[in-house]
Amino acid sequence: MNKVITLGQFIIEKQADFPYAKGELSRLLRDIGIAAKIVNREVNKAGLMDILGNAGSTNIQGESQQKLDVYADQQFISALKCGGECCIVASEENEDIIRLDTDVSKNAKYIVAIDPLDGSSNIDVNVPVGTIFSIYRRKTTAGQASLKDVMQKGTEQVAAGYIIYGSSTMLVYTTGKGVNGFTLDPSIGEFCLSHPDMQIPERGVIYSINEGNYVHFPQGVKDYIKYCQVEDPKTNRPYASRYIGSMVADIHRNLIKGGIFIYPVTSSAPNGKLRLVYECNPMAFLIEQAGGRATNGKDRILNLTVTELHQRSPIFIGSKEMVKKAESFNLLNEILQ
Ligand code: P6P
Repeated sequence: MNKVITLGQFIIEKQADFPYAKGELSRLLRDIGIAAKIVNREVNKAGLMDILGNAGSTNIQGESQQKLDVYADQQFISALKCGGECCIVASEENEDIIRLDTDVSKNAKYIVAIDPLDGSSNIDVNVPVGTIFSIYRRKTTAGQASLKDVMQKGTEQVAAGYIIYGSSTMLVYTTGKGVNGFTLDPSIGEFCLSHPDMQIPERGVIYSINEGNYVHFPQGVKDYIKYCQVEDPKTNRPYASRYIGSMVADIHRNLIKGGIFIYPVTSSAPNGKLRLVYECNPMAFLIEQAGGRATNGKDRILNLTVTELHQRSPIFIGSKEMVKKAESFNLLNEILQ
C-alpha cells in the first residue's frame, strides 16, 4: 500500500519550495481544506435536510440563492476569519468585499476571492458542484487592505484551486509550482494525495459548451463548433460534446481527459457569463500550471485588467492545442474586438 500523504503533510513539505515562507500560506490552505470538509458534509446530505430549495434571498448577480450557497459562503468566511491569515474575502455571494477585521486577521497579508458553491443550481439534481478559490498577497502595506488589493491581475495570484463535490470529493490546487489533486477519504476525514503533478493533455477530443445558446454566439464560435463536429479521422474528429453545466466539473473532466471548455460572449451576455475574479482567473492559473491555456478568445485571461469586482469575461480554457485552434476562429463579437 502506498504511503498516504495528507493535504496538511503535503502543504508543509512543499513550503520548503518557498525559501521565505513563514507558514502563513500553508495555514491559509489548511483553513480552506477545513471549510471544504464541512461544506462537503452538508452537500453530501443535501437531499436529506431541509437545505434544498432557495434561501429566499438573491445574490449580487440577482440569482436566487440556494440555502447551500449561503451555508458554503458562511463556512469559508468563518474558516478564513478564524484562521487569521486572510484580511479580505471577495465572494460571488456578496456584493462588497468582506473585511475580516479581527485583531489577528485585519493585518493578515492574504486576500481570498471565492465562488463558494459554483454550479449550485445543480444541487437539487445531484450533479457535481464546486468551490473555486484564488489567493493574492495584499499590495497595501500601510493601513487597511482595500478593494484594489482584490482587483489584481490574475498573474498576481499566489495560489488557486477548486474543490469538486462529486462521486468523490477532491481538492485540486496550485501555488505556481504545478498542480496536485487530493481525494477526501471520509473514513479518516483527510484529503489524501491521489493525483500528483496533474498535467492536462495537450490535445483532446471533448468540447464543452452550452449549445442551447448557439443562435446567440458570434459567428466564429459557431464555426468552431462546426469544426468540432466535422468528420476527420486524422484529427480525431468529430469530438465528443460533454456539458455538465457546472464549471468546476466540466474543467476537472477536461484536466484529466483533455478537452476545451467554452463560455463565450452571447448576444444576451456581451461580456460572457463567468466572473473574472473568482471563476476565470483561478481556473486559468491552475490550467496553465497543468500545461494548458486560457484566453478570452483573444487575450490571456491572467493578463486581463480587473475593472470591477464582479466583472464577467468570456473564457476558452483547456488543452493547449485545442484552445489555440479555437483562437484561429473569430471568437469575439464586435464589443470586445
Ligand atoms: P449555463 C453555474 O451556474 C455556472 O456559473 C458555471 O458553473 C457553469 O459553467 C455555467 O454557469 C453554466 O451556465 O448558461 O450554461 O447554464
